[in-house]
Amino acid sequence: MAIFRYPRPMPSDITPKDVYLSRRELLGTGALGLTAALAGSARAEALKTHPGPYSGRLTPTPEEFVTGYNNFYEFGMEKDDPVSHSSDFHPLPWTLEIGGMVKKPQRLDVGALLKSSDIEERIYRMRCVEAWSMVIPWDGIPLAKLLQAAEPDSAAKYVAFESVVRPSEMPGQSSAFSGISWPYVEGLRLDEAMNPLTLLAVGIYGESLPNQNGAPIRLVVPWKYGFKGIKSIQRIRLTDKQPPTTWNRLAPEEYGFYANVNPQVDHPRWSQASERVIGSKTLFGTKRQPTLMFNGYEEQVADLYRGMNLHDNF
Ligand SMILES: Nc1nc2c(c(=O)[nH]1)N[C@H]1C(S)=C(S)[C@@H](COP(=O)(O)O)O[C@H]1N2
Ligand SMILES: [Mo]
Repeated sequence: MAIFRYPRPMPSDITPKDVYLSRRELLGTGALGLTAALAGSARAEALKTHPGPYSGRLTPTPEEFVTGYNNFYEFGMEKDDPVSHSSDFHPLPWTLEIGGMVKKPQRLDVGALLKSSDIEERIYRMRCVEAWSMVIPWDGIPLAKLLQAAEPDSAAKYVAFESVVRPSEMPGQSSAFSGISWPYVEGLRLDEAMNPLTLLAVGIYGESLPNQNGAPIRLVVPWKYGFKGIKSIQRIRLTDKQPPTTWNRLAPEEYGFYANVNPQVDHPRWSQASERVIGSKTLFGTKRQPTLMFNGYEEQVADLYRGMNLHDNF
């Protein structure tokens, strides 16, 4: 997969935290001409967020790891490419379309959603299929809320998601060598999409999403591997057929449609029994911990998969 490489940025190219914070202070001065040039991908908007279920139980990973160690292939293949190569991406204004097999297709103004007081905080475990994990404090709204507003047809069984295509703003999309055919696409079964844990996130740490985390709106499905959490979503479509997904198309033996976190079902090339805890340090390096069934959300989601063979439906 990792076919192309960006020139690696100098450490000084990655905005240090104190510079980032002083930029945010500048934003507050209203010196727009100046701040537009300075802000780049670090521009963030404070959200009117309030604690939802699942806030407060876990200790979040330090913010610099959450915003500096990312997978977002539209901006390159390395973990520091998204933070280093996403400053030309200008997500707002943004319309999220919800259509397909629904009675009331929706066109959601995400800029307006960012200002609403419906936003709640959810602190979730995040487990990448590459066997690393974080704890991320998301701000967002349950996907079920938006789907209910669209009134799904009774024949709808799946939800298909599509990311944005903007090669002029996303260097990974203008490279011919990524091997991915854009847009990045993902899908859920309708009952998975309606589960109360499933979130459309518009922020982290109480502020609007940085570009590298999927601005302005992305999916969070905490009991599934991270790649299901599609970023910068432009379209959601209800359908009666299982939709194609980017990683399944690339390597169907390695990445299934379900992609439920499961320590007993190994990836063909590595064990899924444990995970590296990003942002943790011990004398011997990064801490490892055992991976939990459904990433620790077994109680909330096991019923969705009763009677299913989870080895076959990986
Ligand atoms: N559009 C898009 N969405 C994406 C990806 C991507 O490359 N493109 N990477 C996925 C993967 S593999 C992971 S682990 C998570 C990472 O989210 P984070 O960088 O906010 O932690 O985003 C997922 N969503
Ligand atoms: Mo991932």
